[in-house]
Amino acid sequence: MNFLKHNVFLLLLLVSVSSYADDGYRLWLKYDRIADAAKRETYARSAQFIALNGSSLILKTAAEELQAGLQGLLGKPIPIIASAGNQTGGILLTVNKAANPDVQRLNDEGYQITNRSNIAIAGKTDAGVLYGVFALLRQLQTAQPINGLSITSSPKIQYRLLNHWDNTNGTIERGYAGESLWKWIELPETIDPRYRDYARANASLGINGTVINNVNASARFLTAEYLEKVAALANVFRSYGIRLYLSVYFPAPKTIGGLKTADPLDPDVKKWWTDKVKEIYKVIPDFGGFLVKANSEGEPGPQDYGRDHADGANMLAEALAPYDGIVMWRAFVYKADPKADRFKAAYEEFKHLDGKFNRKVIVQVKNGPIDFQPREPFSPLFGNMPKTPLAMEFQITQEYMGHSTNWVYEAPLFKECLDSDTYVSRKGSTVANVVDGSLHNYPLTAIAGVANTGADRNWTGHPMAQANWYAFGRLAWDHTLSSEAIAREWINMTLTQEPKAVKTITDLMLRSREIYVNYNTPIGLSRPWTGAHFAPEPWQNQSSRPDWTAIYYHRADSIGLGFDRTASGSNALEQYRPEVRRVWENAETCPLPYLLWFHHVPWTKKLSTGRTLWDELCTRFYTGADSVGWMQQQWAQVKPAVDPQLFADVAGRLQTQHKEAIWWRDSWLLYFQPFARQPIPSPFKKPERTLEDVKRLSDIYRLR
Ligand code: BDP
Repeated sequence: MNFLKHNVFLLLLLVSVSSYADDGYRLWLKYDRIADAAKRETYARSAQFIALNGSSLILKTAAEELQAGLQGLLGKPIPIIASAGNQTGGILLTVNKAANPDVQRLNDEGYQITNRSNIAIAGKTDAGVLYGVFALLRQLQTAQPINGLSITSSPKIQYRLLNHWDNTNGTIERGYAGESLWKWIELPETIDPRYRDYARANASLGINGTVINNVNASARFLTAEYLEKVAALANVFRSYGIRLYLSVYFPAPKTIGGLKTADPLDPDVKKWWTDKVKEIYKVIPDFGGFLVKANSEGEPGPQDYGRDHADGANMLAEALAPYDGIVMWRAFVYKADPKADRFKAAYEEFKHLDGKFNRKVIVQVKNGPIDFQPREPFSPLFGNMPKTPLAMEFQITQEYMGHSTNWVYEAPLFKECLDSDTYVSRKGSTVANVVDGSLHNYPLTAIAGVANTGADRNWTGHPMAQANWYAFGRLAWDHTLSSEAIAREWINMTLTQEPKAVKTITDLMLRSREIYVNYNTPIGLSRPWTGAHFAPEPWQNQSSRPDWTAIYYHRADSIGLGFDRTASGSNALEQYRPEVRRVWENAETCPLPYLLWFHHVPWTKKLSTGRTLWDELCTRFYTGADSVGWMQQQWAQVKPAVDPQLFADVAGRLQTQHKEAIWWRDSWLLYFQPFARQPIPSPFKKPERTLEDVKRLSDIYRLR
């Protein structure tokens, strides 16, 4: 009976393990046993033990992660021992401060991996060793040779953070993968094991910080009750080298402190923040600092008291000064001025403050001047704040990129911005070189990604969106990696190693963003109008402010389409260096992908493709939507090589994506057509529905 019970249990376990195994929860850290026995044997010969030289929390994590990874990949337990002695064929984990000159050349979080008689993973700090462990595991997971291995790597950017837009009530602003990961009601007593898995995933990429709450912040996070909960999360993250940060509500001294003002120059306000920071560090000794959205989209800030952003940021930085914390002050600020061009706002708000910030302040700038569009030119602040460290803010969550039903691999978007040339001091002054500090010698460097994680079992809703979290982390560590290399790595670790399938999926990923742009916002259209940012509404002409309507952005009229930002229009282009401006301000030389960002182009104007603007738009919208059909066909081909559950999930989402692509195409074109007064050119078939039909469809998404 006992025997039977035991076997039934084992059977159940196996069944649950096999269904559990493929639900996406394990992300890129699968560690399934390597199928090729010879390869497994080769690896195993170099991984007979793990010698751990040291005992810090993070080193212990490093050893345990290595042990768990190897156990999975090699299918056998590997002991952790204190010292290798004369033994060979093992893996040594060492924090090596003085001895090794190669290690000396690393920066604080860098690592070196060599394979002579033992594999040695060394760093100047325990965090470096942890990152080295994940790098070695990555080698094995992607079936790379390890003989004679010699890798050194240091992160190019110091602060590599996720920004969560999570609220106290469990919702996530612009989150498309379920509720928040953080269970505030249960904390601090109940620690969901998922917090640790979250930390592991981040550490495996080198992410070393996380802002756990929404930039539209609640003051509640600064109460003693919530700080206790927040500290419980920080305790979990600490062993993975991840520091916790908070978004703060600027008027908190009023809301929860009982003061009459939140004026940053008021002595009582300063004292309130100084005391609050002290209280935070008491419960979170390695607290990272504050992220602030102020005087932006209705959030209060120092300007409410006649002060500027520097006054606000510096006051917080001074409160943090006794500790090792920083302030990340967001540049996403634009006033409700009906005559202004929102494009110019961040530059106008911040440029004149260059040099006025405390040395612990980083100004955090969205990649583009407006708002995380599927394609934007780089923000003109990059290169124009030489005395103020600027952090890059990317959005990983797909607010404008089809939420959880559109497959968009974002690495090409991130790279396009990072590789843009600002022409600040010489050719090759890229945005990446601004952000990594090399151009202006910034004392602090940072990059943030607005997270796409949620409580969905697979973390990101769309299974392919895991790749965007992955790509953000890998680029935060090393912005010179290529989109293709990152995609291959991720696919090999997460989906399949069957060479043809890897190639097909890589190709799909690399083309996915351009396909999306084609059916969503081609030739430099944008769509940051108000609402859920899901349904197409190019006709939207009413809102509480003009820059929250659609017509403000596309400016369609009987003559043409696009926002004139040249000298004859808003002249936003003056914010760029002459080398950039010259190319973009001339409609003949402006690259097509940016054309409507800067020019109001006649419908009949012939473009560099030989087609008129109207025909080019139609071509893009139609081929974009058709390309989703191509994506479906390509995906069908990889069926034998990927997990069936995952295959079906992605196939379903692609079907939805196809419908949505056609909806976007029809909406834009049916709306523009009365302005352009032209037929849909052959060989394209005109939409089967009317403008009223698509409007009705979009209205459904507004219903309560
Ligand atoms: C916009 C989002 C809004 C955010 C805001 C921000 O629509 O939900 O609060 O950005 O970044 O993209 O502060």
